[in-house]
Amino acid sequence: MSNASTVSSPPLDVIVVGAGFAGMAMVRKLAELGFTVRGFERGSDVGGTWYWNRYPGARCDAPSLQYSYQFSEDLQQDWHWQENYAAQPEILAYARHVADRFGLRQLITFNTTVTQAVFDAANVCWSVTLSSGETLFTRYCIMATGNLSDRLTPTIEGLAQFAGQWFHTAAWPVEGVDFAGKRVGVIGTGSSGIQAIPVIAAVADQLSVFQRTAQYSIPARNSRTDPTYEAQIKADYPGFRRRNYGKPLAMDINLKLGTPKTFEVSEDERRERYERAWTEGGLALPFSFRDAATSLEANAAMSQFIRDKIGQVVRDPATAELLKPKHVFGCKRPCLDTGYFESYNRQNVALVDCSGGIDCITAEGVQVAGRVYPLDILVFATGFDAITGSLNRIDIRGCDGLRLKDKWADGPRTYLGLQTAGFPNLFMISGPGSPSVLTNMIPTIEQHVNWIADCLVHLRTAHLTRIEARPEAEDPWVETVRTLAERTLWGACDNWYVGANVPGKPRVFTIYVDWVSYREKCEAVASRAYEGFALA
Ligand code: N01
Repeated sequence: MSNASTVSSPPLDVIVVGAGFAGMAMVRKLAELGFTVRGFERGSDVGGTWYWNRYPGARCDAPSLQYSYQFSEDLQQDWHWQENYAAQPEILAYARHVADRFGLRQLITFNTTVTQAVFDAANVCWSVTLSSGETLFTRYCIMATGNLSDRLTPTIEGLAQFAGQWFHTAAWPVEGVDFAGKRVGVIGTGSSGIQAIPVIAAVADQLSVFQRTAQYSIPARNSRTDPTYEAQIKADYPGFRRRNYGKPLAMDINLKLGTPKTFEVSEDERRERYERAWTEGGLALPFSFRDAATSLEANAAMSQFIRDKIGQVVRDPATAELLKPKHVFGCKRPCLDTGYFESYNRQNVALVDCSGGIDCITAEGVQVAGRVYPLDILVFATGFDAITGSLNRIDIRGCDGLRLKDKWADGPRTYLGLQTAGFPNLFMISGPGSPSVLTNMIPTIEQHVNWIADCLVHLRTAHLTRIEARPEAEDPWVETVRTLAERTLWGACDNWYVGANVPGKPRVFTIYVDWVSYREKCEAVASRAYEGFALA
């Protein structure tokens, strides 16, 4: 271990990689605490996922009054969300407002990708290389690179020959895409596809949806923000936040103490509860009973209810049948929609079963089972190399030149999802092994931001310059993440949680599924002088 007194100070205390909601909050917090901090962002503006995913219909499926920052009471009082589930333009406008209001732009360099980060053990710092070719030195490096930001375009033979235009939902052109009078194809029916399809269907001449796996979706029942409800929340916003912080998912959901298990009630009451939740929309249905995520039988009952609903909504029986999902509800991240299943009642929408694979793409369109579907525009709503993709695309090298990618060859290993052994002074926000995507992201991002900021203040006060997760803390943490996940049904099918959507990616469930115990554990670790970390 280095002796702190012999270590020279690099020009920067902290580099933050990424200027989505995590990077923005981290930069703001550290600047406020007097650290020299610089953010780098590959996009031309703040917003992260909400900067890139401008596809038609993009909308958050956490309620706006909760999916927002809480670090400033003035900010949360001043900002008015127009809708219960905000659309992408409103969320991006909010991110820009925060950047301007808190002077963040002067601390962030845009249009700049961090390509490499190498730990310099002698000087206890990171040398960070940028796409501009410049190399900077910083004591700490914080990865705020996002869980869903490394987009996947599947390798399908013939794409280069396609004579029309093609787009990925996660790299949508700023100027938008005009679908009027066009024959459009959408590959993918996850959250992005399910949100985009009804909006494209309303404009396009013809829409062909290429579905490999049918997906569960629940009506969001989005509406304008109710002023009475907003006033009620704003009358005690900190109290609302505090209560939500202690709830599963860090969100105000329907799950109340005393919510029964599925088969503790009569069939009639079960049906009535499902119906009520379906009418309410959003996440009411999955939380209408407390065992839908843990009991296969309970899950099957709710899944059948959704399949029945699809059968009632979609008029053509063959299309309805094809749209009925077969997997365990929740093991593929369920979607919230606005008019998704209804889209298939339109004359201009056709569902194409590509469960046997897409043969190829020709100059004319997409070929499935020997038939070519002619297209002018093809949309890939095909998802992401989730959780680790955005970290692994940077050449990160820790002690003795160990590459992060190599260390994680069999799956990511972290302690608390905040650090990984062998990579001192490198932090991750919402890293693998933390609750991340299975929570209300902005509040849980802020929990990481505050934890890291407190940790850096602790090091500064104690004249320490180095912190590293101990391997003996990391091993049991990885095991805890695995065993907790085994109690749920979320790993029960091929999904991006386990990396099954990325060819060759090791299948490991990397999300800590219990937000409440996670938060308590983080607090306990900090209060015990950063137990499990080596400080020097
Ligand atoms: O991506 P996905 P997404 N041929 O991976 C299909 C968050 N999000 O961008 O299921 C044919 O879910 C693939 O089929 P299959 C949210 O956490 C949030 O939609 O693998 N099809 C699937 O249907 C979400 O879960 C919001 O068989 C191919 C689709 O593409 C996550 O982002 C909005 C294929 C990919 O679905 C990712 O969502 C949007 C191929 N070769 C996203 N390759 C909100 O907050 C892939 N597919 C509302």
